Formats: sequence, structure tokens, C-alpha cells
Amino acid sequence: MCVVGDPGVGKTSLVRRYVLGEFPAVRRPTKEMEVSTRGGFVDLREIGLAIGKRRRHSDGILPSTARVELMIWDLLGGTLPRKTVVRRHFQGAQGIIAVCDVTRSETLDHLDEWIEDGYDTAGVVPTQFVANKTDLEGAVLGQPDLARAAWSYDSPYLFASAKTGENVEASFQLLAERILLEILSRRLE
Ligand SMILES: Nc1nc2c(ncn2[C@@H]2O[C@H](COP(=O)(O)OP(=O)(O)O)[C@@H](O)[C@H]2O)c(=O)[nH]1
Ligand SMILES: [Mg+2]
Repeated sequence: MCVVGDPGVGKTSLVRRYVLGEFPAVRRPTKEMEVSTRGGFVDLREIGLAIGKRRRHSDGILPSTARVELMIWDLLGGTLPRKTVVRRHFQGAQGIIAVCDVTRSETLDHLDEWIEDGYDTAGVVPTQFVANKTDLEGAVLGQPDLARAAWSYDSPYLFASAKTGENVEASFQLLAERILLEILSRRLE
């Protein structure tokens, strides 16, 4: 999965919170891209139900949990144009975490461009909207804004904080589940 969004919205902090369980000060990036991995489990019973709706499926096809390895690609920024960086790294991405900062409304508007570029390279893949920095005062983005933006991509959204850890686990987990659902339903077609 790839993490996208404007500089400073907290992409690297979310990944570090999820992978390392901490909120360290993030040093200035020197690289263009950083890849981290974390293993986990996805409960397949709910996914099984979702697949079952598409194809009459009975118990026994799926085990109850699946072990997954998430490979998370964090775009570190730098000076190259967005399109160049996305094209260079998004080939084969199976999901997108689209991050905005609740205190800066333009960061949500810009996600359209990030996601469109991502879809151009990786195809239409499951996308998770994350509105980060809920711990800060002065949020300007609320539920209706996220609902409207995420709706255009048929995507769920969560309000999160890399600082407190709120909904960080859930954001990655939810996307992992939807990616797996996508893969499994394609296999069953
Ligand atoms: N208060 C608060 N600050 C955050 C949060 N997430 C990131 N930051 C801060 O926002 C700045 C940019 O974060 P970073 O992860 O580098 O953003 P990136 O450019 O999108 O990777 C840093 O100073 C972080 O400490 C959060 O949830 N709450
Ligand atoms: Mg970063």
C-alpha cells in the first residue's frame, strides 16, 4: 500500500506509529521513498460474508484468519513533481492510504490529485481516507467534508492521530481487509 498526501500532513508519523508503535520526531527526509513492513492477521469471516454476497459461498472455502504482510510505501517528498514520484513507485500498489490534516482544508482538496495519479499508475485500488491530527485544536475539516470527499472514491474514512495513536491501527487494518477482499473476490470470479 502507498501513503499519499501533502507534505506535513503526517504520513511518515502514521506509518511509524503503526509499524514501530511510537511517535518520534521525524527527521528531514533525505530519500525519496521509504518502505516498511508489518505482519498482521485479517479476520476472514467478515470478508467471507462480503464475498458470499457476490457469489453464493458456503463455509469451508476460507479459513477464519489470514496472515498478511503489509508493505507500506511512504513517499518522503523531495523536489520531484508529484506525478513523477507516483509513476516511479506506484506500479503494482494494491491500496492507497490518502492522508489529510484536519487543520488544513486544502490538504483534503489535494487528495484528488494524489489519488487520480495513483489510479493512473496502479489502477483503481481500495483507498482509505485518513484525516490526521485530531489531537490538535482548531480542526477545520469535519465529518461532512470527509464523507463527501471519500464518497467519490467509494472509500471509507477515519479521523486519526499519529500522536495519540487514535484510529491508526484501524486505518491500516481496514485497508488491509479491503485489499484482501479485492484479491479473494477476483480469485473466486
Ligand atoms: N499534533 C500532531 N502532530 C502530528 C501528527 N502527525 C504528524 N504530526 C506532526 O506533523 C509534522 C509532519 O509530520 P510528518 O509525519 O513528517 O508528515 P509527512 O510529511 O506527511 O510525512 C511533524 O512535525 C509531526 O510531528 C498528529 O497526529 N498530531
Ligand atoms: Mg514524510
